[in-house]
Amino acid sequence: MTSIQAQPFPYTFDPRRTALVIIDMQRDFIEPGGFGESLGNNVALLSAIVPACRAVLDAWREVGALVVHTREAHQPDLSDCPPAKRNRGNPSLRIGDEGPMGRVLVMGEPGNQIIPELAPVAGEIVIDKPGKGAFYATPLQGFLQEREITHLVFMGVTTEVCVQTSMREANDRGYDSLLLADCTESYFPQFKASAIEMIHAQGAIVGWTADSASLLAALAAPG
Ligand code: C5J
Repeated sequence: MTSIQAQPFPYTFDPRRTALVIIDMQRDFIEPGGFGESLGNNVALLSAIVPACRAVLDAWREVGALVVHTREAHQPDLSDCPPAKRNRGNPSLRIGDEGPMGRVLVMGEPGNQIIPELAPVAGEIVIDKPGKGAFYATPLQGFLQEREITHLVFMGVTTEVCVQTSMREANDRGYDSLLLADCTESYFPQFKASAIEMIHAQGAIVGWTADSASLLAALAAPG
């Protein structure tokens, strides 16, 4: 077992039973011209975490533990996109509209691809999710059960939307989850800070939080 310093108390896990879950590091959210920017957000904030995410991904791959990538992605006919999700608000581009990186949040489009720095490699799981949570309407839980995964380490965007939703879904399904605080970001810094506090408050009511340095040190330590 490996134990790392975390909030609100140390996080203990067995890498063979733990998956690294990277939420929605896709061009739609990280690069200009995608869904994130169409909602009026400054996407430059999010790209700042890419080097830290890459360092963790490299170390995780070195250990040989399971990696899961998610994308917020809809079928081309939008049959899995509730009208309420598509029609809400006044974005400059709606889900399914043609934008500078192809159709927004649609499977297979350039903007829906994971950024090259974190691109999946053979053997890693890629989950296309129609909702904010990684479990809703996806095969994720079955894949984790088949591999006897009990612990999840989260990175990705955005902290208070898809990351937090996925951690809450994981918590309700019995997984012990850790969020790497310097490997997640929000378009709203105050929402990131609040989400992190909410996750580890009340004795880890949703899960644990830690900096990636703690995890990297533990992964590098001789087993
Ligand atoms: C959002 C996400 N913010 N990946 N998606 O719409 O957090």
